[in-house]
Amino acid sequence: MTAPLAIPPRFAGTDFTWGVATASFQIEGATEADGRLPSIWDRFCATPGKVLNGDTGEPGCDHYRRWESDVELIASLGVDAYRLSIAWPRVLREDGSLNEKGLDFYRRLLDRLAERGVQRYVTLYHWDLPQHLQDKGGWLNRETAYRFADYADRVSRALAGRVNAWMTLNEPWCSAFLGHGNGHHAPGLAHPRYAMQAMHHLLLGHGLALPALQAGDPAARRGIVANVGRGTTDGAREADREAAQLYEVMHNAWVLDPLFLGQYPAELQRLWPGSEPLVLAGDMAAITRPIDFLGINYYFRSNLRSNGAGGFVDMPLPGVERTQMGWEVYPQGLEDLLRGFRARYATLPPIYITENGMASDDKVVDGHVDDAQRISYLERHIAAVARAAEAGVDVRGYFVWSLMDNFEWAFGYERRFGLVHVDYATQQRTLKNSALALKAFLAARRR
Ligand code: IFM
Repeated sequence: MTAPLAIPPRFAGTDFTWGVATASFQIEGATEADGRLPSIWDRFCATPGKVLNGDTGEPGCDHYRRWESDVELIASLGVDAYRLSIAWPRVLREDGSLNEKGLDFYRRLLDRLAERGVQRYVTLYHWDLPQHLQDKGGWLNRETAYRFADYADRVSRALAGRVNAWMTLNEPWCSAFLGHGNGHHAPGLAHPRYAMQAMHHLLLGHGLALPALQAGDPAARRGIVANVGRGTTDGAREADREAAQLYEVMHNAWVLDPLFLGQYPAELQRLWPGSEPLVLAGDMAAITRPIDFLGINYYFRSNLRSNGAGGFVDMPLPGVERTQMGWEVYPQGLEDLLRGFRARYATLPPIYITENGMASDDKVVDGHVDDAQRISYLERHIAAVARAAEAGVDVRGYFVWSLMDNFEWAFGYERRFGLVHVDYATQQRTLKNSALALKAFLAARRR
């Protein structure tokens, strides 16, 4: 018998939303089913050397075919909500018209979740851009922002009434920087000017999509999801402190300042001189349109030192607890960041922690997965969120990343983030002890 997750009393009531999260390309598989078009991640995976072990979106968790049993799995945990994403290349054809077969998958999925009493939090863009749009420049082409708004318009109309909350973009920082700044993610471009311009078009797409979502599905809430990172320094010099601040500007303010202050942080020009994006009149007004909530994804802290040239260099701290990703476990960073955002942004909307969790090299032994570190990780981070809430941050929910082990982008299937273990050869799902602990907490809460 696994003990329930230890949750602060503040979050133990039914007014706080507990959920689990996934994303289309990471779990669906079936990359050629029912007219799905290729995405930039299919192309990236097919490029030698880009993804560990040459892994691809196949088989994923074969969720496209196993969705019914996966919904039962989600419902069996007792969560309030499930965060998923829609694969743009599954639901729109190249001419922009709806692919009804692809949409039917999401209709069935959302309806079954509703029948099981699970709220639906749906991300429109979790990185799987249709390759045909990349062939025309992708996020470097302003036109992609308009195509994104069209996609939001069509899909929200088609799925109206089935979604509780829409999220336009997942982690635009990753799309912009990992995809266009250092090339670790699709489409694999690497220049700060590309990253800055891609970020602007992503955020513009978000802003343009908001009125479309409002018109298409007026009852649903609308938000965006940002990954945020804590940066601190063990260095004694003023330059080291500035380096740590610059890291947070580059990771957090680059996304949040335009959304809530209507401008890009000036410090980015110190980091990447001459890389200003082309911003047209009216763009920032679109980007700052009000949203109903902000999703925050948090994983780790970085230790920075000055690089001696006005920038920062990552200096991993020795002897600290880390995960299978090598990321430091630092719950305090989440409290610090949430409090900092509340202080910096007067118009900060209610917050949902839309992702938090860790990868570990989990093995099934006699039908069990002992992932004690994950249980401890979750408890410590939830406690940090509760401290931020005590300090006045309006936090309304928490989603564990991830429901189940899945395709971890450039790291393929080797890194396991799930509450549920997946054997990719058999597609057998096994609840890890962390899933049992969450389930036990949620069962006790409902009594
Ligand atoms: O797996 C990813 C997810 O797709 C986006 N946020 C971070 C997770 C862990 O790296």
